[in-house]
Amino acid sequence: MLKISIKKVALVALCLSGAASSHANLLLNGGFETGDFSNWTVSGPTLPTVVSDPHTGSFSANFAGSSPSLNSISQSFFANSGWTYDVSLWVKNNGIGDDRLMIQIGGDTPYDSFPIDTPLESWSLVSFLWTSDSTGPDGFFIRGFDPNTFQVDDVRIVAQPVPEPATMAALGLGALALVRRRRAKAS
Ligand SMILES: [Ca+2]
Repeated sequence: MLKISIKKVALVALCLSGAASSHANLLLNGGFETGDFSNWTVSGPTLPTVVSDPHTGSFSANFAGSSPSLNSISQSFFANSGWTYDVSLWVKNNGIGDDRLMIQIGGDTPYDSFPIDTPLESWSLVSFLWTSDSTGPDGFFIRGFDPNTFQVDDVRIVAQPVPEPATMAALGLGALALVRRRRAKAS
């Protein structure tokens, strides 16, 4: 009996770790907590910078300067075809009002434009759902849009929990089968 109990504990732990990993951020350094653009590609005539004015943690990315639509940070990631992902980032409206930012995800998807119309010097959440139509690598780009004075932080691409019940059910069935086998053996 003790052996079965230990197995059960191990399986519960396995289930929990599976659930946690499916919520992992596909982007690396999405909070810029390395203090630089590690894992990101930065381009443009006015390169975005990492600044110590965070939404969470210690750092965020700052967009400013001329030719804003040419200034970008980007990263490639691997998504599962047919899966839906929750894409989110926090944006701080700086300096002047009516800013916009542009986001491109999945390579051939056109840029979407998001207004940053919250009060100046405050953070707001931008989020949307995106379904991958290919198995990566996919590109994720954040660009400025004229005018262009804002910060971003906590950039995340996280799988929706849709596949999770199937995974959990499979693990649960596996656990039941194991317990049943052990019981059958014991009797
Ligand atoms: Ca941060």
